[in-house]
Amino acid sequence: MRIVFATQNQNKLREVQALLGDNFQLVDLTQLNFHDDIPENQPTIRGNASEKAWFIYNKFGISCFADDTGLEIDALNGAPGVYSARYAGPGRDAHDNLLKVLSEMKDSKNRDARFKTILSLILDGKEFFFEGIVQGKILEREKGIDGFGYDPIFVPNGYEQTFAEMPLALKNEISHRGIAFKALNNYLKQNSIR
Ligand code: ITT
Repeated sequence: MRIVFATQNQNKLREVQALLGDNFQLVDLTQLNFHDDIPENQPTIRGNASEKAWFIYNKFGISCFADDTGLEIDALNGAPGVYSARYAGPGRDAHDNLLKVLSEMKDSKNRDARFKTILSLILDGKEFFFEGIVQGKILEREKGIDGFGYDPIFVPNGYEQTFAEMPLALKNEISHRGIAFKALNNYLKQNSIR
């Protein structure tokens, strides 16, 4: 099946290419000549995933999915959460967002946090949701050069390395996104959708 991934984030695309089963031909937005921003104006992660997927489905009329991900930090009352992509403000990049988290947490003893991914899948005009959560801790400084976004400061529980120090295959096995895609793949398999 041909399926569109409604994302502008090339790092997510790379991870998801490895996560989707062989039955799917992943189409990215550049292949559809779409280079604009996808609207993302909802107050929840689930709402944003849904908004992104419906926007692309309504525009191109082919089955698609979107991923919205947030990092929730207990000491920051759940921030950056739904604002993870724009935490440091307009015109700032992902590294500025990470630095803002480190600075806000410099006096925090409680380092508990989680990544949460919600996928919205739209198949023939019907929407399905899948979720993945991974619990972990925020470090006091960056470690590792792989991955993207907040990966250099996040150590998943049960591991010593940050996501940015792990091979992609290991991150995908245990991550928020990996868990959500396992659920999506199972659903497609169980319903013989290929
Ligand atoms: P879309 O086009 O898919 O919306 P985005 O970059 O805007 O891409 P999100 O709103 O879902 O994506 O993600 C919020 C931010 O959280 C994102 O910009 C990254 O910096 C960060 N992020 C998302 N997934 C991550 C991951 O697996 N590891 C580390 N940081 C991640």
